[in-house]
Amino acid sequence: MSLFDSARFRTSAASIAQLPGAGMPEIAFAGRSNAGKSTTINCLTRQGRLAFASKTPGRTQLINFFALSQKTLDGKGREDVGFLVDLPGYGYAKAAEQTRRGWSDLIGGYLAHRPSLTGIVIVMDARRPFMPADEWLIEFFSTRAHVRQLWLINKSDQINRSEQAKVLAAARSRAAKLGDHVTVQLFSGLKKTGVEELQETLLTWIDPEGRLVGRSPEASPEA
Ligand SMILES: Nc1nc2c(ncn2[C@@H]2O[C@H](COP(=O)(O)OP(=O)(O)O)[C@@H](O)[C@H]2O)c(=O)[nH]1
Ligand SMILES: [Mg+2]
Repeated sequence: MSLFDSARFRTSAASIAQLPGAGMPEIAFAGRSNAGKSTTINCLTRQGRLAFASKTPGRTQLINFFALSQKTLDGKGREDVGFLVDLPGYGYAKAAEQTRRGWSDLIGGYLAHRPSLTGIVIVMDARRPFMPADEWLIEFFSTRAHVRQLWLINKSDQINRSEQAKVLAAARSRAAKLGDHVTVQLFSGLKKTGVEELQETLLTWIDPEGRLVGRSPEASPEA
C-alpha cells in the first residue's frame, strides 16, 4: 500500500479565487490533451476512475485537486499530507502560441504563483515528446529550480525497445544539464509500467525527509 492509494477527490477550481488553501505540498500533472495525465493519476493512485472526473467540454478548464492523507499518530483520524493536481491539458492546435500568451490566467497563475507547488509532472506522448507547449513549460520552470520536474514519457508501449532507449537517453542528457531537480522516466499507463518508479520519485517530493514512511495509510502506529 502506498500513500498515493489514499488519494480522494477534494475540489475543483475554475478560478484562482477557488483554489484551496495552500498549506500542503502539491504535485501538478501537466501535458497536452490526451497525453495521459488522468490515466497516469489513476495508475499512481491505483484507482481506475479517480481522475476521469469529466470528459465534458466546458469542464476542461478546471483544476482538480485530489488529497493524499494518512492516519494521525493516535490512529484515530486522518490528516491530509498533500495534493495531486490534475491540470487541464494544453490543446492540440496552436498550443505554443496559446501557452506563450499565458496558457490561461487560471493555469498560468496557478503555476507561477502557487507557493505550495512542490513539483510538476510533465506527461508526454513517447511518440512525440517535447512539443512546443511542453518546451514552454520546461523553459518556464528552468528559472524556478525549487519546483521539481519529472518528464514522464508516457505511452512507451507505442514504441519499440530501441526507440525507448533512445528517447530516454536523449531526455536524460537534457535533464542532467538543467540540474538535479529534473528527472526523467518511461511510463505506460496502459501496461502499467513505471508505476513504482513514479511513486518513489513523487514520494521524495511530498516527503523528502521520509517522515511519512512507516505511517502508511492503513498502518496503525502500533503495528
Ligand atoms: N497506448 C497507450 N494509451 C494510453 C496510455 N495512457 C493513456 N492512454 C490513452 O490515451 C487517451 C488519453 O488519456 P487521458 O489519460 O484521458 O489523457 P489526458 O487528456 O492527458 O488526461 C486515452 O484513450 C487513454 O486510454 C498509454 O500508456 N498507452
Ligand atoms: Mg485528463
